[in-house]
Amino acid sequence: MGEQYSSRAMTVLTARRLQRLAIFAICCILVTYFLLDRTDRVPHRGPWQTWGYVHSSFDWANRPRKHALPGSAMTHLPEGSPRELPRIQYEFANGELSEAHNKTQRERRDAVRSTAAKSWSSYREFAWGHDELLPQSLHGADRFSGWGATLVDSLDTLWIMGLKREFREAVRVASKIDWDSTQSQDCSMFETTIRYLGGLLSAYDLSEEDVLLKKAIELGDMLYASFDTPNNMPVNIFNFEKAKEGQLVANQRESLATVGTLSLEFTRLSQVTGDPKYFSIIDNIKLAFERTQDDTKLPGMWPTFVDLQNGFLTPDSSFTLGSSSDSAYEYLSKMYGLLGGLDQTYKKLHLKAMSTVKKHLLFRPMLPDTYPATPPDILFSGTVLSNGKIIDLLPEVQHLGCFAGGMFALGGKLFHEEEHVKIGEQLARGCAWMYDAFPTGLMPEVSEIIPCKTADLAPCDWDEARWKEEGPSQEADMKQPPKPFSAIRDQQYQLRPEAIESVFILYRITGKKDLLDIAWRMFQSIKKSTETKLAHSSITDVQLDGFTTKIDSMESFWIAETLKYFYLIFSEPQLISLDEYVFNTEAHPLRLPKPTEGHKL
Ligand code: DMJ
Repeated sequence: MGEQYSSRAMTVLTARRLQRLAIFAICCILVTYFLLDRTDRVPHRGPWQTWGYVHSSFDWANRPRKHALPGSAMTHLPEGSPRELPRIQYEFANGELSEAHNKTQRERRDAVRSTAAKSWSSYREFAWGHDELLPQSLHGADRFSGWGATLVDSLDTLWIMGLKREFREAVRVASKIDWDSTQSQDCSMFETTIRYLGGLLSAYDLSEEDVLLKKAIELGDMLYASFDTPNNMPVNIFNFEKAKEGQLVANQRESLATVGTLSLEFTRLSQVTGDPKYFSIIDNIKLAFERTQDDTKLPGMWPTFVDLQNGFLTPDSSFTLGSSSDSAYEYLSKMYGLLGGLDQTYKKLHLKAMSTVKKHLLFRPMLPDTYPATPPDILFSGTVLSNGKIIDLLPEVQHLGCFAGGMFALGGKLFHEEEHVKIGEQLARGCAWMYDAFPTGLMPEVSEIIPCKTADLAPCDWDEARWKEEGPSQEADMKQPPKPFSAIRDQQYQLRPEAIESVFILYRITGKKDLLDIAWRMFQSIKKSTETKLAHSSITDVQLDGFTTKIDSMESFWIAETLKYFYLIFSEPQLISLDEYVFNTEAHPLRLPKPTEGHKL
């Protein structure tokens, strides 16, 4: 009896122990889940404290300003409710597309996502917290102050692609960035604005994580000091110590892009914080653009380099939509959109500039008679040299200038200029055509091509005599470029986004399905020539199919821009609709204010 009793007691005891053990194990799992691995929970939106936020060691917000602000008072965001802007996106009708078509796009989209996930995971493994992954040597490199350019630049891409776990892991690191801790003495105002500030603002707009806005404000306050110069014009090489002491002086020779590419980010920062100072300081630049637009050596455009030290002077002679100018033009119509159509100056600046571009920079290439059907209807934008009387067009095509198709088309929709939408399409298709023209299926960084000499950008016939005269010089040891190129100035492909950017925008605007196939061809060519074992790298020569040398470089815009545009073109058109977002020049979508809500404060 006693034995029986004690064996029952033992059984009860063992059961209790097991029960306690099970409870303990469950508690351990829950604690680990909630405290250690919160990155796994979807969705997470929490107050900034939960991210382990750390404020930067220097408080730029409280640095006293040395120089007086322009004008007598702060300029506020334009008053009134944002206007109902013209619809930008094509009306993609539900059910218009076959299931097979949709399946193909989903497969393409997933292939892009895998490529991004691969590049990201290698960055995470070998270069975590550094600016870039060196894709061949598998190390981290710091070219943008070492604050983690790829990490911040990729945040919104991770969010958009649904890589939420990766997103949260990155937010956790971003929330501790110390803008005052860097090996460099200075940073580039332009790059810091488009990659870091644009990246944080966009990720905030998408996820509404407060911590991202807090980091954006800290950074915005630092960059705001770049305008603390005697004439309130910004300095691109932002020296931290000089800035703290209010000793910065604007440059006599500054690239147009650096001064013209701050407006979207600074405006969005004012919109989301309600603090007008960021907007006020960039509005001053708009006034300088307006004041000088008709007085340059190519009225309507501004030269590639401007004198910011002596006000805003424009004595230079070179005009382009390419390197060092590009995004200054891109931001004009986009600012009109971000301000809800309430500032007509941006419309005026954009339309005047585009009219000059059309008249003097655009050209149609002379194409060989090798097309079975009609030759492609394509245009390019070159570089003009002007002394105010003689205007010379250099028919140079830069990959960087390939954003122009998207710019023309977007402005065309915004301002009811149908002809600009058409030009946008011709430019976008021009760059896509150039991808196809080289053995790798990729276009070079800079090339030259013989232009038609017809009026109104009309097509011309192939002229063999002209080709012999103006075509490539016959140097025996030089690889000759394919017809109709007269020179390849820079053979590299650097994982750049501009061509797919324009193809994406044109697809969203026109709904033309062949653009999807063009995009897919471009993606496959990029993948084929740039893929490394663990990531992707720039290549030295687009003319060498199969045996081009890889360069140990994968810039942060690969994930931030190139792969984002590829992902979006193969996604549902409602994902980041052009009617709801405007992209900064680093492909960071910023939310447009809705007519009903006023500026989002
Ligand atoms: C990016 O940093 C931005 O798109 C910039 O405007 C131009 N250059 C690179 C991409 O090529």
